[in-house]
Amino acid sequence: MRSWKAYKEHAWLRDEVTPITGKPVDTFGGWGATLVDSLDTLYIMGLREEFSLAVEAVSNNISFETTEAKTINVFETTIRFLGGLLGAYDLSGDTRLLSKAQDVGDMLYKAFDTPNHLPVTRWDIHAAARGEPQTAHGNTLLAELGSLTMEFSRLSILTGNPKYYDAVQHISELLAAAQAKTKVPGLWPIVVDASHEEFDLGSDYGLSGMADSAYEYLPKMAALFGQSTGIYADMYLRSMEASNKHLFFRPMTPKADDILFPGSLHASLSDNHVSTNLDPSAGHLTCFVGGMLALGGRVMSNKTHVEWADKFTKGCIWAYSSFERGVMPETMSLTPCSSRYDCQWSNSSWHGAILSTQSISTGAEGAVKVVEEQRLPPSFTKIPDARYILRPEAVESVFVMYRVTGDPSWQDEAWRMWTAIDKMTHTELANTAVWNVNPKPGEDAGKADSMESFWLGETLKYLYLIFSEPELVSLDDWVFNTEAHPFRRLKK
Ligand code: DMJ
Repeated sequence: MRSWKAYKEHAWLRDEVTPITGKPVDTFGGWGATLVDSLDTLYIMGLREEFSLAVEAVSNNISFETTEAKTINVFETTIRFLGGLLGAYDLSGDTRLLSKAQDVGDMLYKAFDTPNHLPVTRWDIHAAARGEPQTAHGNTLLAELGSLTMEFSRLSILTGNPKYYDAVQHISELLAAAQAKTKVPGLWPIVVDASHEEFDLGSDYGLSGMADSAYEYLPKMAALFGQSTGIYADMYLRSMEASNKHLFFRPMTPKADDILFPGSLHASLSDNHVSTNLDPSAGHLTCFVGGMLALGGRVMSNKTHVEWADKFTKGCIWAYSSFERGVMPETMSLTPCSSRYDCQWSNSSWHGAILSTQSISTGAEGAVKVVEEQRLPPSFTKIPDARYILRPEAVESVFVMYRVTGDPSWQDEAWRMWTAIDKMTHTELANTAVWNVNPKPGEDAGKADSMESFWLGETLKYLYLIFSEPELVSLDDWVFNTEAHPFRRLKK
């Protein structure tokens, strides 16, 4: 309520409120990102008066016909605006929301008006309005291409118009055709060429930002359609098989925790032979993996995936608890175990990993100095980005694990995360992103005066649901898009 009130009082109808200075900012086209992202959160929390007021504001004041922004991010507009409107409609049945969803869907559909019908993902909407010819980009991020399926499919189901589904199904078919042909069969490169429909040429692979939700949407599409087989289930199973082989790693920790993280990979081809190099780095964004595997494991009756999910989710809990203030950073590099099955702590291996990660040529004393100066917790070899920007992925996976297992110890973990997050990010008005989750004792985390719409749309919603009855937005009936907007699942 504090965060919502701050938005209402200081940035109503704008994209975000700055949570320290109380100023409005437009970061996503100026169409009220926080307003739209918060709709279903208000509904789920039973704040029905606030919900009615918000629906009225969206219906009367938000128009997708104009924007001051030069370019539109099609992915962000899809997951936040189209997803937010569809989720709120699916929950409430208020047809004003479906009609707005169709408005934004029709606008976004024009981004597919290219020679090969693949979307321009960073889109000059003004040029499009002038009727100028447009082509999909040569360098397109996998996540921005592969994470439109849920929203466009749901829009087709709800409106009865198949054109939105056709547009995204075309992308999925191209991805399916390329999946076995890449340098790391089963995975797609993080950057693909949408202009020439070449999805198999890049050399960098991983499940982190820029690729993440393309993988997440595979089991979620199967869940949305009530399927446990088919194109999405197949792509999901193949991609996780390859991830298990090439990306998953166990970090070496003092307590020999049996946890996992997804690293990233550079693959190079010479003499018809592909060599790969695992980078044992991860970050807050990769914490969605636990939730994805738990959901995929349940939908496809795959016990192994649920076991992996447990290890990935515990990995992020471990990362949170590795820091004195109890919150993990945006990105980090870790010391990998040489075997996933037996891994004992060794100080000298950790120090050696620090020296090689940071390309330092001094001996062991050099590493000790780095640990001290950079305040590296055990196993961490580098913290390239120490911010916490109110992201949801860690609590999102805890939520799915709690719903899938019913084990209340996940609630305890969520409570620890929540209290640490609130303590670090609390402002007089709301909550803010911080610059450094790992400050020296007595120092502040450095408040960044920013509160992205996913704080209300995702992080607080997942936390609320962890402490609610499991019937509230049951995962048997609903599937969340990557911005935590619940869509009703079709039954088999
Ligand atoms: C959200 O917009 C979505 O969860 C997206 O998939 C990743 N980034 C943010 C939250 O961190």
